Amino acid sequence: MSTVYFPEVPEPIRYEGPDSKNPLAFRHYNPDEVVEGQSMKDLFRFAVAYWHTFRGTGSDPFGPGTAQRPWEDGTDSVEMDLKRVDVAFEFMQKLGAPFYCFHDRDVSGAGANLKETNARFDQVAAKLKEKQGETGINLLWGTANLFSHPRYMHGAATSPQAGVFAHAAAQVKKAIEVTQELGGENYVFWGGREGYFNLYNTDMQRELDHLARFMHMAADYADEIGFKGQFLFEPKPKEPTKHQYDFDVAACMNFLRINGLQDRVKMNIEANHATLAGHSMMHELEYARIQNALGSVDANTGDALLGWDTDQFPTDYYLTTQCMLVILEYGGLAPGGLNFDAKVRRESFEPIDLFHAHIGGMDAFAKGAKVAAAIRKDGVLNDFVKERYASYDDGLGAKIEAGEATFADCEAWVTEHGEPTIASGRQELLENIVNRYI
Ligand code: XLS
Ligand code: NI
Ligand code: NI
Repeated sequence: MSTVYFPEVPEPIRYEGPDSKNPLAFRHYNPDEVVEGQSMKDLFRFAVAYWHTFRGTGSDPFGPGTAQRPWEDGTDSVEMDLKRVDVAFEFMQKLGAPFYCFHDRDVSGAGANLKETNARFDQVAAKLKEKQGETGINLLWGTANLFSHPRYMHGAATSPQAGVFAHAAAQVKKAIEVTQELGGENYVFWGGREGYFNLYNTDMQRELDHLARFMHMAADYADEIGFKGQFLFEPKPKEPTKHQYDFDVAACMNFLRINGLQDRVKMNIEANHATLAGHSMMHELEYARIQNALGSVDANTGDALLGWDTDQFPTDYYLTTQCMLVILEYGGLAPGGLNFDAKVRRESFEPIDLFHAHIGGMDAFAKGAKVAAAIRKDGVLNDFVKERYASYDDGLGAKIEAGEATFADCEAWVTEHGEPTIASGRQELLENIVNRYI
């Protein structure tokens, strides 16, 4: 393994167990350890987000980047794109992440026109493919950046200008091709600027129709070239626009259903987006799970005191336990995975901070998985829930569920039985029980 860009991490990160005080070791993530029949490696399918980890500069609206990245030469060149691929793979190999994710423009910059841009992308993709072969690290998903370039200021597929739609389509066409070439297992649509600031200037119906057309065209193109990856739709309620069309899982599922896309597209659910929508991450995951639409996870967290997408690394055991309760119930995420769509703080500007951040996130999910598996093994929550709904298992309840009961039957039941017996919800007890496992 080459040590060129991260000399402060001479060895791959290893599992040393919960008592380790080594900041460059895993305390819970043990790739070969089995949880509910799957190795942790296969259960989590951890991915590194190319944009935050290798393109993030630490800039914020009040100041420029702070990140020290000694390998960056400051040029927007294919040489720098290619060198950065080496940096990325050294990092991911040392971390032991089996996957990565990218937007087209994270890995390769733009040229003077579409043709030049795509040629540069091809050059970088060839190098990515070579490094994937060398290291065994694979592409979890690819996507296209349809929000940074000024032409996308009004949106991409939902721009009022058809030429912008065309540009976006051409970009996604290429991004799907490269994702296929690299064996990517999924392709993500996140809204970017697909939304609006003011309805005075917006034809919402047309914009939504255009977004649906765009996704159908992508699916058709995937069929045409034989791309077998799973399509994913990533909900986010706001930011950059005031109202994003992919607001939350419920809004996305509704959009997919009315547009006949529900069999083609699953959800890529991000924790910070869930909280921005006023939901818990567990709610969003569960809502997708019960509809068999849980595709993949963007693992991060927001800050309870800040109302924007801070994209912090997840370290909270309650959050990861709640995620893993749902993910284990779903049987894992494959072909999706857990992508750290998260960035180090502006104040954490050294390369080594990238390791601390990912190690912490991976450990938090491993710990959450162990806790969730123990809770599930003892059946404490499941048994309670089952019992809570037992009145629907036979008699009138079973008839209601089977669609065999009428209002008149209900009236007759009340006449015969009078007041029903109500049981306590025991929320506090259940929270205490979960604390026992944490
Ligand atoms: C932004 C999104 C973005 C998507 C990929 O908030 O999370 O990073 O995951 O375009
Ligand atoms: Ni995301
Ligand atoms: Ni996000």
